[in-house]
Amino acid sequence: TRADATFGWTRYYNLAEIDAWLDTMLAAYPDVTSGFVLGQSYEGRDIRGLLISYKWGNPGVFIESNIHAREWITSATATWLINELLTSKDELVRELAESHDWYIVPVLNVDVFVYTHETDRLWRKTRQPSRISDCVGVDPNRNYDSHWMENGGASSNPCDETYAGPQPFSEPEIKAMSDFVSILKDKINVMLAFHSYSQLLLSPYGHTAEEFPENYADLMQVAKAYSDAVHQLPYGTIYKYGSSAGILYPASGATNDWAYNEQDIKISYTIEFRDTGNFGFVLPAAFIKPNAEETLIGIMALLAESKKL
Ligand code: ING
Ligand code: ZN
Repeated sequence: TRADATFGWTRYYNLAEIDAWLDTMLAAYPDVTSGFVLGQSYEGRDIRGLLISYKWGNPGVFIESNIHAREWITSATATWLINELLTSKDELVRELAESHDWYIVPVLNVDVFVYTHETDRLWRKTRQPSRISDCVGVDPNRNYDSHWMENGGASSNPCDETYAGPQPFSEPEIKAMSDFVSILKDKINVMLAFHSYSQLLLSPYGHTAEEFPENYADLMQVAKAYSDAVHQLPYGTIYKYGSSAGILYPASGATNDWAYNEQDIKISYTIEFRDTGNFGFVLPAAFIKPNAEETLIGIMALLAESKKL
C-alpha cells in the first residue's frame, strides 16, 4: 500500500490534512519515525514535528518550515521531502535519508497557517495581539534572541510587517523552537529555515552586512554546491547565495542567525524558494513538485559538500 496515496502534492493542504498525513506516515513507518511536539501555539495548537532516524546519532538536520505561514510552498516541500526520505527507492536518496537524523517541522506557525487558509491568505506575522497597539502580530522571524532589534531591519512598531515583538521570544511558537533546539543542539549539525520567495540561499549574518561569520567561505562553498545542483536539473532554476544582510537586506532575530550565533550550529541557512516574484507567495500548486525536487537535490549536494569541509 502506498502511504502517500491520498497526498499527491498537486494542491496545497491545510493543517488538518497535514496532521492526518503525519499520523499516516508515523503509523506506516514506526521503526524509523517518531512524532514530537515542539510546544503549543498562541491559540493552543500543538506544533508538530517528525524525526526520521534510521540510525540514532547520525548527523542531524533540522528543517523549520512555515514560520511565515503565507509561504505555503515551504510546508508542501517539507512534506514532500518527508515522503521521499521514507519511500524513495533511489539509491542516492536512500543513502541521504539513512545517513542523517531528520528533524522536520512542516508548519511552525500553525495558528496563522490556519488563518491564511481561512481568512487572510497573505498574513505574514503571528496572531498574538499587542498590549500597546490595535495592530496584531509579531514577525516571528525577527523574534529570536540573537542581536534582537539591533541595526535595523526589524521594527519596534507593532503595525509594521517586521515588528520584532515586545521582547525576544514573546511568541510562544518561537520560544518553543528555542527550547527544543537548545536541548538538542549537540545533535543538530545543519539548520535549514524554509521561506519563499526569491530563490536565494542566505547564510548568517542578517543583523549586519559589515561583518561575516568566521566560516563564511565554507558557507559559500556549501551554498554554491546547492545552487549548482539545482541549476543542473532540467528546470535550470537559478539560486543566488550570500549572507542575508549582504545580498538581501539587514534583519536581526531570524532563525538561521540564532541557530548559528546562539546554538553553535555552524551550517545554517535560510532558503528562499521559488519564484522570483511572478506569483510570489501565491505560487500555483503545479510548482510544488519542481520546487521540491530542487530542494531534495540541493540538500543532497549541501550535505555532501559540508562533509568535505
Ligand atoms: N524572507 C526572510 C525574512 O524574514 C531573511 C529573509 C531571512 C532575512 C533571514 C534575514 C535573515 O524577511 C522572507 N521571505 O520571509
Ligand atoms: Zn518568510
